[in-house]
Amino acid sequence: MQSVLSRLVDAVGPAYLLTDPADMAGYVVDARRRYLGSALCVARPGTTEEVAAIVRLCAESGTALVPQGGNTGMCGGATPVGARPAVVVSLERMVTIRDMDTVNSTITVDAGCRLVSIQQAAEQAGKLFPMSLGSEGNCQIGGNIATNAGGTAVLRYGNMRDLVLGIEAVLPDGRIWNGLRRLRKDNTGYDLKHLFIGSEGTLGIITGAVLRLCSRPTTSITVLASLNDIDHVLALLDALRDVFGERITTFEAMSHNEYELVLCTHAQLRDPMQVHGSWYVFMEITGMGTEDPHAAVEQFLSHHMEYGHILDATLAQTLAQSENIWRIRHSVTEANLRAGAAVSHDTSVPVSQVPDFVRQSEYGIQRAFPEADVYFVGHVGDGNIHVIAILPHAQCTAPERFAALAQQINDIVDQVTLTLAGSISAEHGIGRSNRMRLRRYKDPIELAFMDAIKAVFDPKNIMNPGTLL
Ligand code: FAD
Ligand code: LAC
Ligand code: ZN
Repeated sequence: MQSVLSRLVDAVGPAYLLTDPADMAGYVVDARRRYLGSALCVARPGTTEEVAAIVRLCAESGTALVPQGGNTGMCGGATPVGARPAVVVSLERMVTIRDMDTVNSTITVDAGCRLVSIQQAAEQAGKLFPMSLGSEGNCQIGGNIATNAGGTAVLRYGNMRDLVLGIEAVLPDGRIWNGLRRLRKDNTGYDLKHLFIGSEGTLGIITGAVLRLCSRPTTSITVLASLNDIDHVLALLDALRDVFGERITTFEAMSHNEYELVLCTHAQLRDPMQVHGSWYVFMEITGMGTEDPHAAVEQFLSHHMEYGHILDATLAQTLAQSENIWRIRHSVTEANLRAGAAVSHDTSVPVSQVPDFVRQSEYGIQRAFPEADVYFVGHVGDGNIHVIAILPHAQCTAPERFAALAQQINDIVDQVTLTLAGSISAEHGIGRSNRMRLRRYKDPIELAFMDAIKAVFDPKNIMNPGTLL
């Protein structure tokens, strides 16, 4: 009988099936270089039918499949790990914008389209696709859907779940499910697409999507402000919402040590602040049509500076200044990678509990690990804070030692999260890194239903085994 490998070559063509370890190297290591796996092969299909053919062959032989988008995920879910031979299915060749319907405000795309390409296509059509992440140049929309990505514009436009109207996916038995509906309203029973959003490649391979487009703001104001403490950050958000409401698209915060780390690891970035504080807030306020909120924003900032809630604020005057400010925000992951052995979290708590979360997690980590540096950055407007503990490299040369320390830090942060009724994963997902934490903290009823749903879709457990569940 012909081997799976040679039948896969027939399915996608020899040029698009990689088997040489050197060619596969970039596909078997995750973005944070924590998981180095090996694959039977990397398949790079060009159409949904080719994806279906690959999945059918793997289903027949019980071979594991690992769907891979841009491989920028933070939890190791896109790379194969463990002894079971796996086929990595990279969607990188599926990059067609299938349809643009400006009246319906939708765009229909292949799952392999990079997020930045969709943003650009929307812009060319006079529309906005609002999802925005530091990884937008590399991540793919299929990966964004599979992780239910968040990012910096969730406050105004919601996360990926709020932006998807339809999905096309190849199911674990090789059938193609065409759910590419372009409807705002469809109340015909259980909504399958919502199961695929956040499924992390465990229910099937997403091959296409219909996305919601938004109206493009005519004015966009970027502000960077320094503040004394995290309570002032929350007070500022509250006050800003009273004045600007839905016009606030982004409200992000960063601790001073993280801000310094970014600037000292990225020499090309300019520090726009005159007066520094313990915290920085990155804001974006927009206007539609003839509306120009510049004067109102300036008045708001000077009022809050006068009363001492804000130490200093800079309002970007040019595109270059705005880009510099956003690059500071988006360089955090890279800066942390360079700084030491980072244990990072993706916690969400009710927005009002953010100050308690910051204080309690910092206190807990510092008490147990006085040698650690504790940094904070995140989407405060969504109650989603990343706490990052960076340990000296020397302490973590052995991977087992690092894993043990990381677990202790996780326990500290998770206890605080639990006390404040939060979630251990706000936007990055579970992947391979957080499976044990999911088992520990997720409601047993929800876990039982998740296991049952997985068994219905994928009884042979071939779709991304070892991720999420
Ligand atoms: P991958 O990493 O390739 O895959 C992620 C998971 O989705 C895996 O389980 C994989 O199997 C599955 N998957 C991928 N494609 C498919 C598909 N077509 N069908 C089925 N399953 C699939 N995330 C945020 O939420 N917010 C942020 O602000 C953010 N900022 C980031 C900044 C940087 C610098 C970096 C490196 C990452 C950041 N991330 C952020 C994490 C990451 O970019 C997102 O999780 C993104 O959605 C992953 O997309 P991807 O295409 O790279 O997916
Ligand atoms: C961020 C990513 C790490 O917020 O989620 O920068
Ligand atoms: Zn984030």
